[in-house]
Amino acid sequence: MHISFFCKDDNASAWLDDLRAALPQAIVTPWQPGAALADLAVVWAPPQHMFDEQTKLRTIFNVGAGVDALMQLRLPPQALVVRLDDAGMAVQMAEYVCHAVSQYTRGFDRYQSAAHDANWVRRPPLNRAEFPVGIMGLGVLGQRVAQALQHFEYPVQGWSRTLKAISGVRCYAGPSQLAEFLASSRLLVCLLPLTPETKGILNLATLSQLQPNGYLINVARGAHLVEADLLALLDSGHLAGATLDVFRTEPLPPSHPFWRHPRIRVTPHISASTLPRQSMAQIVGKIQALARGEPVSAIVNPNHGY
Ligand code: OXD
Repeated sequence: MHISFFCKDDNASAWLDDLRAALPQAIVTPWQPGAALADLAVVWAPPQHMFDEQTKLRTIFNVGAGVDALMQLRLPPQALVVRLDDAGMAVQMAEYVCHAVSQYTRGFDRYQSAAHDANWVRRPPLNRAEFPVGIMGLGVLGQRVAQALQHFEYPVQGWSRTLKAISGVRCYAGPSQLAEFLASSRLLVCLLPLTPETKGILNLATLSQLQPNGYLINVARGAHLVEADLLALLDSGHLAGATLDVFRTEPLPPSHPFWRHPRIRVTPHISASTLPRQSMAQIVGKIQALARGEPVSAIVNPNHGY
């Protein structure tokens, strides 16, 4: 078995060492132009050039949950694409979203500015019914977020391409149920895969259907959001705040208005970081399962783009 490895990450050499240690019978080589043909590839943010040359790949493992960048490339037509599922990301995502939600619902952002002025002001207790949370995207991460929010007894609903059944979560599906889903959400969490259908889905028309004084939490991809529309809705007061972890351009340029907007919280794409050990262990487990002829989870459907 020959594995070609390309990961655009500072720690990539440690990942390569893990892969070699776990699969001593395999030849694992970092990809470079002109490299020998491999059967499998393990990649994050690879160049097109790699797939122009690596024409014999049977399986491509993406070291990340989102495959949008990979799906822009021309891949060998026979290659199965497998993305990470969970690998330690779901718990991080649940924690991030619950933190962002409670910042708004419990008013921690306001306590912080009050504390700055040594101002002891107690806010009335939270009425959770006033903060229904809508989750767009009910994959592994979305479901874990829904579960975490349910523990804190928020009303939770979800929207996905096809209808899901999740205990305690009101589920909506497809374009025909989007308006109803939005109108019954005050906080909107975006966890959708980025595809041609979902690009720009967070826009003036959709976000203005959220309940008044709504909040956006985008932890999926920057291209889901029409940035000017978010600014307009914050300025008009329909939206009260936004927590953004992902951006159309990353790193977010220093001059970007989101940095200094008083009602936008920016984090640098850290809501759910790829954990090298867990990720490599998952990929190794799947390589071994496929070699035994067993099925693996998180195979990308090229027609859906995720
Ligand atoms: C991912 C990411 O897709 O880190 O895994 O955004």
